Amino acid sequence: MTTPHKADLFAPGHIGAIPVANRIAMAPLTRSRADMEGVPSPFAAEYYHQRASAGLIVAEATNISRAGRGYALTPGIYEGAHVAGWAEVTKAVHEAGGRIVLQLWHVGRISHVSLQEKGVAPVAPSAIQAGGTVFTLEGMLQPSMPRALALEEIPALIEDYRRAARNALKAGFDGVEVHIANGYLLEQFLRDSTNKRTDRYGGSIQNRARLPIEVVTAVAEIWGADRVGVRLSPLSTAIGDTPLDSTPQATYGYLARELGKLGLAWLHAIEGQTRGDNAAGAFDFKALHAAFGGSYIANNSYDRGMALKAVASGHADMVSFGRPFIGNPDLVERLRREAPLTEAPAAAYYGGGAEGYIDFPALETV
Ligand code: 8OZ
Repeated sequence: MTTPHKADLFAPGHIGAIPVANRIAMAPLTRSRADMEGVPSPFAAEYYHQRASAGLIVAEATNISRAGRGYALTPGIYEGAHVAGWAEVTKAVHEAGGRIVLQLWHVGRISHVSLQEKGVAPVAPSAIQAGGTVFTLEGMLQPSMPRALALEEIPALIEDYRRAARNALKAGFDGVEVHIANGYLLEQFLRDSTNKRTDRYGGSIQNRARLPIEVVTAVAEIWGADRVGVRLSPLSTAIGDTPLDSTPQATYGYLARELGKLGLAWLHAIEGQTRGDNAAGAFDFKALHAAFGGSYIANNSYDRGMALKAVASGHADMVSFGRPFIGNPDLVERLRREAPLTEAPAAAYYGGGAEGYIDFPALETV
């Protein structure tokens, strides 16, 4: 059991080896402004620079490989041009005194053949098609029927994560967050609803957690565990109409405990339905935090009052905000002053250039 660390939302602290100026994190936000090859937008450095007063920025989900891509215009971290683009971003954030980590992403079955090299099927633990839609250049389409990964393909997949982690280090990030949430590849392995394998990566909780743990272990070998975190979403079915695991408390609790043993820096939990309401009552997140033992970043529709309370009570070490950071680059200062927040129009979320991206002003300073 960890002793809850009670603190002020605006007080500095540490997340693993990363010093943070306050307990407000910017959650990863897909903005779909990279180019066709996954090179970050030329405006991305300015966008993240404007938001560098966050204690920690978790940069948007970033594809670890070409096969891991499920949405057009999302960035990558598997080629030299990606590293060069991200290096501009980390430089701009560091110049403003901020801290930024990269979220490592493989979508698994949440992809479409038109986004895959030579139009091949996306990969997944099992050949079960997802529902919902993905953003393709032909519009919003249902994810394609995936192909089950062969056992022999797993080592190369882990190598893709390792290369992405190494590239993130080269690009100057302060750490990385492994995306094990929102129905993407690693959560597809974890949940018994999407993993029907009969080899050592399927069946028992231990087997289903094996790939996420092997990936995190590989990434931690590059970075040191104290600069690596994970994101989990035990209650979310939002993306791909992904059914819940049959025993979420046991499954995610096991994973959290094993990740804690590695000495991982943070567990970032979506406490409800992704893009939906906080539903922390439906799952014992305190038990998840305790099983993990490291720092806990709480997320999902927090407001100022909830965030103050979460950190003051020791429920969380940090609270992350997603959508509020779109319209409020100076969200930390606005929360500190109890200033009104700007609501960004949903039309600005995905795609386009500078508009709706780097043109939201900070509060006027007197
Ligand atoms: C919104 C649109 C596309 C992708 C996630 C990476 O939910 C995403 C995502 C969000 O984790």
